[in-house]
Amino acid sequence: MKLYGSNTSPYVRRLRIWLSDREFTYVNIDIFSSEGRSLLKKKNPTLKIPMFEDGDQVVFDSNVIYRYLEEKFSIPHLTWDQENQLTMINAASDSLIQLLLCDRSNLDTHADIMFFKLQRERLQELFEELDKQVANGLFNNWNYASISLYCLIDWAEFRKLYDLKAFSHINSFHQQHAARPEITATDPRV
Ligand SMILES: N[C@@H](CCC(=O)N[C@@H](CS)C(=O)NCC(=O)O)C(=O)O
Repeated sequence: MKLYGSNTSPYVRRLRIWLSDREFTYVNIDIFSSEGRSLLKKKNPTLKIPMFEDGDQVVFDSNVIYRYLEEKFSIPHLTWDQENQLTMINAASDSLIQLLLCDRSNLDTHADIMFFKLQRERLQELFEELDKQVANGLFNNWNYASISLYCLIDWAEFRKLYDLKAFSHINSFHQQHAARPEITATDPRV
């Protein structure tokens, strides 16, 4: 089993953490280098990471990779509520990635422009709801959804993309898990 990704991607990190007690090869690629892009183009027309290879089978997209792993290891499916948690975490991650890419394209992401306003409105709603769910104990178990939430929060903080200070339950959740060995081993800062 081979997981292709980059050390900074929150989508890749959740799979690295989830797979941490299994045997797999992690291939760290720079998706913006010419080598990275040609590897991606050879294997994955979406040109996104993560991607996964198991023998001859290549699988794109973290959600589908997780589904593949559920089947491979005969793990019970996520519940519908966990699927919704994952959808919220993905939506926040996607909005933050769009803002990061716009920022790197020298666009003013605080400008009064529909696209940026929609991302910020969505992020506010999502972090409020996620904060509430953490407070209500819905992320108490360390599973794929809570791993994914951790990776989102830690990535937003690492990239300084969104001020999460107001979300006290999210912050406690972040602190509570920060010392886990699989978390420190995949820290994008090192
Ligand atoms: N839905 C995808 C999203 C993956 C994604 O957005 N990956 C980012 C890195 S964190 C990427 O490859 N971005 C490259 C680009 O947008 O060109 C998944 O869950 O795997």
